[in-house]
Amino acid sequence: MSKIFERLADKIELWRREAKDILANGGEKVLSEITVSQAYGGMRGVRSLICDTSRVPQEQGLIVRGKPLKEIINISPEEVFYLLLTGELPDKTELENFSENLKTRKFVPDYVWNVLKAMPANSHPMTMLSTAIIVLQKESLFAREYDRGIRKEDYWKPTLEDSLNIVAKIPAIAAAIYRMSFNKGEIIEPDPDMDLTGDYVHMLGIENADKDEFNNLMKLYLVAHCDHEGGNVSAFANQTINSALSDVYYSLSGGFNGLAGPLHGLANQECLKFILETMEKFGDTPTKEQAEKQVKETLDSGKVIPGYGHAVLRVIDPRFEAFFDFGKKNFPDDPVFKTVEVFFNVVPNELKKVEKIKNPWPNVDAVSGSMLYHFGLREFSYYTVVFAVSRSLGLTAQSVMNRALMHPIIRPKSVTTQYVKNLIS
Ligand code: CMX
Repeated sequence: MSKIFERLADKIELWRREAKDILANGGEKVLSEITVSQAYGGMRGVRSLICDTSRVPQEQGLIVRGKPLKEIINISPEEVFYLLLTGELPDKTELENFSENLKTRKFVPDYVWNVLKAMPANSHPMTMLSTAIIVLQKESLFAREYDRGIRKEDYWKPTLEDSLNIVAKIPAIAAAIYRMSFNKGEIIEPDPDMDLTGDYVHMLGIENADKDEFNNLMKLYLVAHCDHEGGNVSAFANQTINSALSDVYYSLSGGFNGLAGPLHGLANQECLKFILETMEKFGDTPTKEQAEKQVKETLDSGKVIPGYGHAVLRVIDPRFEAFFDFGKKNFPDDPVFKTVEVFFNVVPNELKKVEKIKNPWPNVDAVSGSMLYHFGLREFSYYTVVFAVSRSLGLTAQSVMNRALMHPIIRPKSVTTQYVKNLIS
């Protein structure tokens, strides 16, 4: 058994005891009461899920296993994945062992490429990613072990195997989708010696990008998007599907389908489109007045300002701050980044004037696309795929946790409109 399995086996014993004690001593305590408005309003604020991989307090933003994002922005995706899985950062030996373990799993079977190549050339890159993951489902160890009658206490083990396999392979899949979708030439094979970030950058094969700086950006990107607690669309979808004991291939692919929505992960694509359209309209980086005009026109036409607002956050997203600082430090004069900055100085004031908007501040998507754009990754329909590569860390870790804690199938109760009418009459 490799080290990560031993480490988790110890932890899981403790976590199970803890959950048992909680239920024995406080099972009847009330976490949330649900109003009619909440039922009609996307269950906003209803506390009804357990997720230990990360939390998002509305005044702080992302905290991964107790560590605020700003404390971990310099670690690697491998370290953050280990943290998500175990609740602790690895020491040097553990990290080496974990990284080597992932390196042995990175090669992708040819049938995945054949399926992707057979798809229509104008398929959205997120459709290709979701398809690639679901096609790989035949590799699921969980599905195989379940058929063999594995004990419930051990479900987490093949779930972890599946998760490690997916996380190790996803950079190669995502890079191949980039090269296929945008006619970038042959797929570049993974390098068995490279880490997740380096290999992803290598396999994307973007010419003229400063490799070291792009590597630093990608490392930050993959860490900053890794997880965002359990209630967002992709996490909730992933968790619900996985709770039916559909394996991680099924659940992650389903979660990605949610991430592909314009109100969720696709917002980074929408946001860059908004920025580039503004730049085209005004000939260059807009002035403050021009940006204000653009924001007002967008709001008047009934559209949202992409990259602003959040279902949970009520402050500037710390992920936005991390990328914004990166841009300020490394390419403050990049015209696209400067446009992001102009909007940052304008949008919150405009959104504050709209009473119904609860959070006028930027979320991560307001800036993340401009980072990729700077390094020559300019096909913005691809941006959600990079987000998904990172989010695979959190979503698979959440699935491992759910099987570790033996959470049951998710099955809330719905009511009819008539039920509500009777209630309020
Ligand atoms: N521009 C214009 N209107 C906005 C807005 C924005 N950026 N943010 C919120 N609103 C509107 C909502 O559309 C809603 O209007 P209706 O009542 O007419 O439907 C109203 O303000 C209230 O919304 P809210 O309670 O403040 O926010 P929600 O929790 O309903 O929605 C979100 C959150 C993210 C979907 C919304 O802010 C939005 O659409 N933002 C733009 C898209 C975006 O950036 N998405 C990325 C989210 C990041 C992530 O997935 O992690």
